[in-house]
Amino acid sequence: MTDTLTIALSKGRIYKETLPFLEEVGIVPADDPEKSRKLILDTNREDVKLVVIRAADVPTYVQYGAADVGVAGKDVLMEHGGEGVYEPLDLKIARCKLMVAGFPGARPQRPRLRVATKFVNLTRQYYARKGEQVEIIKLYGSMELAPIVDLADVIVDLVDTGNTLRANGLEPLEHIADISSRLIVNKASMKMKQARVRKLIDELRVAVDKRNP
Ligand code: PRT
Ligand code: MG
Repeated sequence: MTDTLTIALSKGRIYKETLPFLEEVGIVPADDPEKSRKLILDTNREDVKLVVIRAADVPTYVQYGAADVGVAGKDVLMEHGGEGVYEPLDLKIARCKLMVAGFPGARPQRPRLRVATKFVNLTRQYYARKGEQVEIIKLYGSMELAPIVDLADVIVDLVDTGNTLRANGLEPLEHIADISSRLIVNKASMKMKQARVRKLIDELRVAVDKRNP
């Protein structure tokens, strides 16, 4: 239905931290995605639906217009490339840092540094910018294990408290980027549903500013 506004979110921290903002702009989900198995959630507003998907899939849904807007971490957006989406608003939630981490003082055992990460694109770009030739190994999770079992020399991963690194004897070595979640908008929706999308962005901006004086 063309007059529905579909919002893409992921479960977990992004959903939890986005929910208060949605409520503040008058959007209340009919179900709790953490409990429900439904992938499409109705809301109190007949013209607004939520799709609850994997965090890394949010930019793709919005890029292709399967969702009009979405909330995604800057890490996920950098990895996706941002094609076909606008990024009009920093929601300043789910904050963390994208870092290179490894054993402090370790000397690389190989001619080329080996880097394990789930962010292969942005890792490639980071080392290309530094002019450093590296070998990148794609993993889907538990990156911290890779240096311990000598699968890689270092990892590129998100760090918040640093507890996960510390618990595995690793340390942050290089800061790549500060991360927070962004509101993203499909480029066609921005034109075709301009009034509603603009209103949503403006109202969310007020809510963000209120929270971050
Ligand atoms: O979990 P799933 O595989 O479904 O997907 P996902 O990991 O992409 O989603 P989710 O919900 O875990 O993360 C969504 C977004 O939250 C990320 O894309 C980031 O933008 C943001 N975010 C903020 C974080 C963290 N903080 C964070 N600490 N995402 C992940 N972590 C992980 C990190 O990868 C590491 O394993 O937490 C661990 C480190 O935390 P500390 O506190 O021990 O340093
Ligand atoms: Mg996760």
